[in-house]
Amino acid sequence: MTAATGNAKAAGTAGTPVAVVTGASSGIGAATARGLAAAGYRVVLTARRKDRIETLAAELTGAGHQATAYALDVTDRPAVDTFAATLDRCDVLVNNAGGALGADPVATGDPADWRRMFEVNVIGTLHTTQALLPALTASGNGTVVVLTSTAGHATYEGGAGYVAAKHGEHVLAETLRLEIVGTPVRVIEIAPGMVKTDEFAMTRFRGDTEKAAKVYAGVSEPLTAEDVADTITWSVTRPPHVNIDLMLVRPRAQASNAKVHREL
Ligand code: 8X3
Repeated sequence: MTAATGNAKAAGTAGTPVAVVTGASSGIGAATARGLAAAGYRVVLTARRKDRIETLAAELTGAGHQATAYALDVTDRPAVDTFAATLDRCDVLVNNAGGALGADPVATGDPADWRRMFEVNVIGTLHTTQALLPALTASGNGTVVVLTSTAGHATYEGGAGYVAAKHGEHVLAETLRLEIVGTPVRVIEIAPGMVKTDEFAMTRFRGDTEKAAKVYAGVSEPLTAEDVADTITWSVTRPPHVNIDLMLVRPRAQASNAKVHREL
């Protein structure tokens, strides 16, 4: 059974269920949009970079899927509310937009980086979740996915700004699940460890290719965006009464944030 028939039937509503993915312009977000489209969802791709999501939406549509693009900065609350008002339904929200800036010790970290990370990872997720919760509830079987990180569950030297933001996002997910129990909405947290994408480390180190490459040096097989998208798509397509509360996903070569096997 595809997600489309499964969710639509369970919700008692006609039509194809809708999945909104934030940060869908690259990496895990783009791969998740592909995965959910293939699972039968009408995907709504959002990100700041309009050209990228439009290209991906066209690719998905060309492959016979249903996909649209909407340029959105999740930190802009009025824009998020305007976006929410354009949707005729919302069955799944994947809060993927986020990221790290810098890897400095607490003693010297830039407060502006910390603020920006909190803004995108925590407040961004808060904005989209608040704006879409009524539609998710009205769907009869809504799903909120929160993409945190293993950094939301342990800390490491140089990671405190990102770790603090991801802990905050984890707490948002945990608390929301407590608060909305009894409503037809489940909250799924996916917490990946080392994922090699084109942009995560490059953004963190502001385009310093050498520093970015060091993150993955000697690690034979870091996770790919597709690996994480696979766990998201699997979690979302479980029957509506099954809630995958939390999934920590790491490459085999990583035993903890700081314990990584490198063949150098
Ligand atoms: C990324 C995991 O270990 O680079 O979300 O902070 S880590």
